[in-house]
Amino acid sequence: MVMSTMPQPWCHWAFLLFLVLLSSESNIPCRNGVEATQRVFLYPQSPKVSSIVSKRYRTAYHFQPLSNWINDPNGPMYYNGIYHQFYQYNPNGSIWGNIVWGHSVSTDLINWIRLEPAIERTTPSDINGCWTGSATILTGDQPVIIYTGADTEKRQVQNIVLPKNLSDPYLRQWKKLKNNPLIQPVGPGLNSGQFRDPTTGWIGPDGLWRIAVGAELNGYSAAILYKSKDFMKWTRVDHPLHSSNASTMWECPDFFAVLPGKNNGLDLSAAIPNGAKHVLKISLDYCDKYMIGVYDLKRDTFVPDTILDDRRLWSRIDYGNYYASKSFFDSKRGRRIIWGWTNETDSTSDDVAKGWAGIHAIPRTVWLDSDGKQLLQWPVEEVELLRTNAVSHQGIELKKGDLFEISGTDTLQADVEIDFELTAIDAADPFDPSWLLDTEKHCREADASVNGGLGPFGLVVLASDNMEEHTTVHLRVYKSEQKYMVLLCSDLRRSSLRPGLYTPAYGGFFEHDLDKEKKISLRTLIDRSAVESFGAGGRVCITGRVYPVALVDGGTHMYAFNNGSSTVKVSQLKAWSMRRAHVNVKMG
Ligand code: DQQ
Repeated sequence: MVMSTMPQPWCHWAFLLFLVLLSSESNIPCRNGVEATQRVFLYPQSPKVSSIVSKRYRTAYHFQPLSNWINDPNGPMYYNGIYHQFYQYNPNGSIWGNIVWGHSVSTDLINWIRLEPAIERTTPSDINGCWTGSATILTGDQPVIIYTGADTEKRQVQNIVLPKNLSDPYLRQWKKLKNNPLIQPVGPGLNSGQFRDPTTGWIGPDGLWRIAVGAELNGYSAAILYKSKDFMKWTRVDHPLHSSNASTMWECPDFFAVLPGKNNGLDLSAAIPNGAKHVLKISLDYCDKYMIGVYDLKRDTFVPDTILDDRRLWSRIDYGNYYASKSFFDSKRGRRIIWGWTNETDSTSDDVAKGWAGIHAIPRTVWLDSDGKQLLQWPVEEVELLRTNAVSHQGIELKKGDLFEISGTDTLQADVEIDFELTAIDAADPFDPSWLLDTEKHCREADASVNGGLGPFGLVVLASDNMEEHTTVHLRVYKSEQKYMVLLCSDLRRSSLRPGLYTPAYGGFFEHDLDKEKKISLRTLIDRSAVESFGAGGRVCITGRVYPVALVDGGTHMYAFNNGSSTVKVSQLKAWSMRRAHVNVKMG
């Protein structure tokens, strides 16, 4: 459908959008009276405003337990035809505390059966919490888990559990070994209260197992390396796998190998092919960052290709609400999958009232771009089984100020893929490298209402009838000396009229070779209160949580838009409604 055939509402909505967008925070002269009046009128006086605890905010196809709190994904693995997902879980409520390992199983990573918790707080070495850890499948097909326990003195120690009965296909029960804790927080420079989250084990060239544990070491952050012959007796290596004085503690380290340009995954304990790179993922500052480099087998250390002293410049797995991710090698499909935790961004009292808090982002296949610099991530293809009611458009021209309503799908549960064809890449504005230090600031300043040479263009999702509530996911192209830098923003500042929510404008930059292909894709998964976006085939990912009043009280809309001076062409737009998945249903 081309623009000239568009019905009237096109222009009407474009006009309304700009009235609303122009009143956004970056345009201070326009905001005062209008915004204040609308806010006062709509919240909290309006009798129509429903409670934040509405069940309608609960996601329909993201992983979460039936009730209560969850945080980090733990010990994901594929074993004997079954995917296992464990998770930090509070069995007694919807705020963090009393942490045990919840356990669910699946055959497709999307539909899950919930089981009894796998690891509970029963021994002196985990009585104050069964915290994050990883699963390893040992030689002879033996799964084991090493996890952090908070002991009687609240020191962090590393414990092991094994399945009680390997012939149980679901591995429902796990036994703690008498020799726990296997690893104590002892040794020079170690802070016993900052020593946790062991990685999956891998075998080195000497045939010994290794794991790395996140720690604060002499006031710096480190992934401390341990070696073992039998996975039971561990010796600390005299140097960490990697450390940095740019931060003080790394949580949830994850270490894996990738092959540039190949989306098949690698098992770190198998022979690693020539040309492979290694990735160290760490969690800090409420975000998951990664470094690409090589694993120096002789020195047994990870050496990043680039060392950046300013940690604000470290690459991120996701530039939104995504933390404590963990990856595993899926031997069924030969891919590496990464999972992360996405917290609520309402208030603690909202979470208590809702009775649940926390989801896991859709599992993503993760691999390395052919340039060897950038991880790529894409939702596992199994999520596509939930697609229904396909809508498709080609050749839509979006001029400056145009808004195209995507109708015919469920706007609360949707999967949208758009290819934007750039008609004039020379129109890109110059790039300023200082923006990299604070991309959220840049997304606030250059929001969807700020016209640029090439962009903003993208999606408006979960928009109320009158656009007072909306979330924009948009791209902007800048020209740096030799290359193009693309910014993906997910601006939640207008996502809800409710007060007391955390509504940032998330943003991440990536390099893109636009001379070769003058196209940028955007995919967004909308699942009620979750909006998960993938720019340029997964070069940059942003996950956000939103709680629009319109989601509870009425309907929402979804649009493609352009507010850049140069026209962009939507060469392909596909959208689907997403069916509800069976997430943590009771075993039949
Ligand atoms: N969550 C766990 C810790 C980990 C933190 C506790 C990261 O093991 O460091 O629930 O979110």
